[in-house]
Amino acid sequence: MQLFEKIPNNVNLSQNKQLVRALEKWQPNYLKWWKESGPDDFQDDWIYLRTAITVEPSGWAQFDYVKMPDYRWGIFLTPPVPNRTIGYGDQSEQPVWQEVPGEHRNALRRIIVTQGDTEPASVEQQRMLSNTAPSMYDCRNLFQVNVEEGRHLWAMVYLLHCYFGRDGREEAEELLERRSGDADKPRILNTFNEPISDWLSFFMFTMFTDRDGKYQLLALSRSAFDPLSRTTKFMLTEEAHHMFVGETGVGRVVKRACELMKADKNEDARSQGGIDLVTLQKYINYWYSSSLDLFGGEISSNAADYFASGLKGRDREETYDDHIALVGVYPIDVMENGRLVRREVPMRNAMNEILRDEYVKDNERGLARWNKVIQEQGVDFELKLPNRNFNRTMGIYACFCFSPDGAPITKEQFEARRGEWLPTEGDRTHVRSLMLPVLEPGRMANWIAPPLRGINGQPIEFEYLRRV
Ligand code: BYC
Ligand code: FE
Ligand code: FE
Repeated sequence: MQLFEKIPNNVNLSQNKQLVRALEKWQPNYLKWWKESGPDDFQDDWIYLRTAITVEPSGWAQFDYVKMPDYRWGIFLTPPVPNRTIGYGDQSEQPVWQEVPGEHRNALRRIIVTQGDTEPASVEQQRMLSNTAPSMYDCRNLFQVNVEEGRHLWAMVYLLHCYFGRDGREEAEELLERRSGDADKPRILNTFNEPISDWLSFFMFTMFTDRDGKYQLLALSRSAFDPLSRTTKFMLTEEAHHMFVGETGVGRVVKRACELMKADKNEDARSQGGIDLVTLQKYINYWYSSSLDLFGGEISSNAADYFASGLKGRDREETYDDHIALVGVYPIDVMENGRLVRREVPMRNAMNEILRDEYVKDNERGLARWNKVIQEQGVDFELKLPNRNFNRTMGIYACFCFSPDGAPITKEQFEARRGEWLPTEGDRTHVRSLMLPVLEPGRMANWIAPPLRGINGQPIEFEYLRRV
């Protein structure tokens, strides 16, 4: 079989000789990368996975048993919107671009490479988790997320190969050469170099970091570069499941924590072999603050340029009255003489922060659902998102220290309370000690409640993995 027959696509691959040639060279290296850096175990086993075959609702979620290295990573764009125009910035109302304009070539390539880099990075971060899955159901979800992040890499490589010539092909190779956490060749963004060595971190990552993905993709789906817009739109359909895995995963740990608290005479979920709510709060603080960094600086001339030139838009642009954003200002709290002072920033320079606002609101909805679980269990405890200035390493808050409720504090004060706010070595050791594989169909590890339902209408006790 020819390569292009094996790659599900709606980009007319068989007609595009140049793209086929580039992919033929890249694909064996991709598979080599997958086998080396993808899931540490289960590579030869049958996994109940969904594969996108077409972009139509009937075809984008085909469920079947697949061996992961044989997964059919495809290339999909949502159908074009006829006569689509750029909806914002300096070229508002102009037709969108089907090719890369010379003056935006470097910036676009950089955005696509940054996006592409996170996808394999997350697979690398998660590669050891298959050894300690809390259930067959969860292990299958991990693999679903992993193969789809692999497909998201394909999506960006398609753009590089198709629209960026030789340097695009070089970037595509380099996407397979960087490694999460590697001292010499790390991944581009910090969060994607943090180890994910336990399942609680995995659920936090898919809740908070994949959600950054959602918002970055929403911004890119507004791009004037139409192939990027259509590619990212289709990626968003898959992204929903990743966040579902995170939100329901943490929700199930929350539920189990409450059950174990109630079963213990000292209300101590830990001594019952669970993860206590205080530890959960610290993991939330850690992963949420790290993911906030991914939106870039609060005041950013890069973001202003991207908006002006139409490379990257606002989520829900149609809800704004002013699509040019040259006159407005945006309030941002900045540190001056040890205090937070509200300052007005030119609207375009605040685009990263405007996107971050949407992200914060989205997470608040998730937190409310977790707190509802706690309430239903009759436990008196509330999980909270820390203030967005807490524990940041990027942007205008990075050089300062804040408490989780957002008050400026000294470095000494922060260090004195670090262990109350962020996971300690002891917390991590406890969480890791619970990570023992449970793989009989339908059974769950003690520290996590079962899901409400199975995948694709299957029962929870369905055999989601079949070992050879
Ligand atoms: N780490 O103007 P600034 C996903 C750099 S997740 C390291 O503040 P700008 C996924 C920045 O490059 C979504 N460096 O921000 C999730 C700049 O460098 P230069 C991934 C950083 O430029 C889970 C400088 O700092 N997609 O899909 O607006 C699993 C000042 O930059 C960081 C994207 O990110 C950082 N956190 O950058 C799988 C979309 N933040 O110019 C997948 C593409 C900033 O001084 N990326 N810097 O050398 C972008 O649109 C933008 O580059 C950023 C913000 C959102 C990263
Ligand atoms: Fe992704
Ligand atoms: Fe994702």
